Amino acid sequence: MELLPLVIRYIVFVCILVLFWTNCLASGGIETTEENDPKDLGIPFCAPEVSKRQVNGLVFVSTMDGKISALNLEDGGSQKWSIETGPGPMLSSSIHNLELSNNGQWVRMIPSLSGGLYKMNGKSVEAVPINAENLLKSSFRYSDDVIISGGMESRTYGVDSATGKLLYECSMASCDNQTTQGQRATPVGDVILIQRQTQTVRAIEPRDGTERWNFSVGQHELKLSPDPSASCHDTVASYDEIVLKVIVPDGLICALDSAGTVLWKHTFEYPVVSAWRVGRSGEIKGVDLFGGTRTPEEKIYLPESPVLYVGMHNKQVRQARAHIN
Ligand SMILES: *[C@@H]1O[C@H](CO)[C@@H](O)[C@H](O)[C@H]1NC(C)=O
Ligand SMILES: CC(=O)N[C@H]1CO[C@H](CO)[C@@H](O)[C@@H]1O
Repeated sequence: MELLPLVIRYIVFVCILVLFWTNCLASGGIETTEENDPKDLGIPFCAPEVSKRQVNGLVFVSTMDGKISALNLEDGGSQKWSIETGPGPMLSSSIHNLELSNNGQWVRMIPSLSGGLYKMNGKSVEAVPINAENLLKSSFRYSDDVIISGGMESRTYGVDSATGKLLYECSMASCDNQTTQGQRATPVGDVILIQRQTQTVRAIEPRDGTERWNFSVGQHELKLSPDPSASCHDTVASYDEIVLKVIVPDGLICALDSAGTVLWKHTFEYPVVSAWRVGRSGEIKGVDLFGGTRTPEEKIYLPESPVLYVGMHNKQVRQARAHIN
């Protein structure tokens, strides 16, 4: 009789664990939970005139060249600041140049920014059950005629959200203060934390060390470290009424009002990788890059949203869209 409730409790416990983990992974470990809602912390009521928190009026965009830029949601989408993250662009690869034969059909390998590999035969794209991480971990097991070298690197940047000033950069070697006098800058407002993870894989000829192919892919994660002296979080006017659309390969960000009228467009030189904005209670939310794209007023060209973006990124950018089979 007592077994069933126990089993149910166990299942619930496992579910909570799984939820916890997926949450942690999705947010890269630095947590902002519902408990941090300023209302629950009893932050004092603020006069309505001190309402608009500057960081809420920004959209942060990560582009293929490795930069993170902040655009003003108001003011026509003008660029407030832009900083470079290392090392190099978010995608560098020679593996996509290889044409491998698979039962008489040619296939190309395409690395994804998260480290997964995809196989493309010109018509369809298929995931390969190998990724950068397991290639690096078990290089010796795959074949005798190639060895794998490389690794994963994580860098973290602290940026003053108001000015775009780089406060520090943490790399594998150290965390460097970026100030001139060798003193840490005291940030005055909200600080944007940018984490970049880069995975690099090289396939090497075992006997002479010649490189056969390589790929290096990167991803950005964003967090907000709020200004501790700001106390008006719960009266913040939000920009929820502004809807953002992203055309990934064209590097185009487009802001629409609730009626679907285009407020502004901003075009980056490189394809967009991710975009984020700040929610009502100060949490960073990702902008959906694959969301619906139909607008009531088709004043600008907004193509149907794809399931997957496949692009080549060299000196110049070519792009194609494909659907997963
Ligand atoms: C990969 O190889 C190509 C050509 O062999 C080179 O141009 C590129 O810089 C390499 N990428 C990395 C991440 O080493
Ligand atoms: C990059 C930079 O400015 N680093 C400085 C940080 O501060 C120490 C001293 O505290 C200096 O030695 C570094 O040059």
